[in-house]
Amino acid sequence: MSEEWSNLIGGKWTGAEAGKTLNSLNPADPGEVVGVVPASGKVDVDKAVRAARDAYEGWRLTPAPKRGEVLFRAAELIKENKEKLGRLVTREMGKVLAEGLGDVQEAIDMAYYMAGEGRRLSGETVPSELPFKDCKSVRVSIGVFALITPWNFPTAIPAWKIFPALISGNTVVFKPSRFTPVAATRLVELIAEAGVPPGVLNLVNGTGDEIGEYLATHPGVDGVSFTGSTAVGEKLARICSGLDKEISCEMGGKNPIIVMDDARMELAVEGALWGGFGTTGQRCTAASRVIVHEKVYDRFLEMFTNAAKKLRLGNGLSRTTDVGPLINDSQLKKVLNYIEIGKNEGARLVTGGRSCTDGDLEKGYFIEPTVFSEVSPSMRIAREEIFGPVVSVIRARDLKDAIGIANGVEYGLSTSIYTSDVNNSAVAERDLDAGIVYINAPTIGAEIQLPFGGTKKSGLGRKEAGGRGGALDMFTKWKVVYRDFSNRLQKAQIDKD
Ligand code: UN1
Repeated sequence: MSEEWSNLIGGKWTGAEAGKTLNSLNPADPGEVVGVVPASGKVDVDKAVRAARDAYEGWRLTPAPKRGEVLFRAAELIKENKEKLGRLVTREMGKVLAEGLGDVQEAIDMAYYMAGEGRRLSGETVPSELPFKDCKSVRVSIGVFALITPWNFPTAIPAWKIFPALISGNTVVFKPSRFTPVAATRLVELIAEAGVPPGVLNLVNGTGDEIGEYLATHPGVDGVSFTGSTAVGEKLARICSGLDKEISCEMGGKNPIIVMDDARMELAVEGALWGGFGTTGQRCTAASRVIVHEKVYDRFLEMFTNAAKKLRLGNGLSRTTDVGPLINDSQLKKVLNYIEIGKNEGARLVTGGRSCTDGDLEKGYFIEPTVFSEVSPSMRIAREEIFGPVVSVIRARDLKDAIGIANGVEYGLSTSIYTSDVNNSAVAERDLDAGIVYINAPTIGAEIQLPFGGTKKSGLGRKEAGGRGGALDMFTKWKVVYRDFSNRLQKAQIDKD
């Protein structure tokens, strides 16, 4: 018997009104049902939105430091449960255990960070041009938020959205991916246990097709925060902006690592391996392009290929595994299709390229770490997001050429350069058109205390996570307050003394 999980609506754990369910499967062995969750329909969404609306006034008026105390307790509870939750992430999503634990750690970091924001949430006070008058700007909550998250970070990405939404005084209807609902539900259980009042955080499990757009466009929803594919994000943004809803989307990437001729080669290889094949390439920040200076191209390619061949595929729970499975059959097919596209476009397949059929791997959605060389920037495998363990190695003449290639795609999330020359690093930092630039580190591994998000088709609207320009801007709006205590009518711009 696999475990049954529920939705959370108005503080009550409940199934879908229609009684339908979805199975969540282990991608390393899809015969294993990780858990069964409600397959919610529109009525469940209606109820969750109503509950969030009803709870809004009380939560908005709860002092932010008090909201922060709840978040702090949530951080402590998630921390106490880190090991178990991390294993659950690995079983349900497939990433190796160290990464499953890292996923949960990112959620913990975000909870502590946003708990602290409860005592900041600061605005500005500035002098008035008139006597006996003061002026300030304050952050205010927006209302009911729909949070829609993907499967690749089953706890971290929900935490990126839930905690800043709550600390800002909004209430939430959260719809996690239908492929990782159990880890998300467990996360919500822990947050609820921390003392979030009924209706403030609601969870509806279900498929995007059935309830995703319905939730985002619901008249009772004031704002939407979405992470997922560019196609879905752009569609939601178009519809929601027509409905006057706040919307922010984190979407795809085609993230490059530039390797200069003065790079420390072992370090660059190690970085490209982690950036390209970590999380089986299923990060929006994954390094799917390595752009190498022509002087070191052959050497890099040989070292990188040899290292990629040594990576061990397997179940993420096994200690010997370096690379886990893809999330599901349709991702497996998509990645294999891109490998065919690459071959047909004339790129050279240097290693990998096949799904795995040896022993236990046959059961899961495994594809060998794949490297293409002789990739030209115009090929589809160099421009389109694959979201799998496929890295294109591209030749560049010099730094300018490399930056041109790096910027020459529709995406701009994360970028990286390996170089020992401080001037090269400064030029890359200045000229790479992306939300994130790494120097001598791969494209993955953003920390939560700075904004996260990209340019061009990688992001729409506000950014995620912390720091100036981060998620508080997504989940609050500015209000300006002028207070006149002169007891007479004063006219700005007109009164002379
Ligand atoms: C994502 O892939 O959608 O920077 C998020 C990183 C992680 C977050 C990735 N901290 O790779």
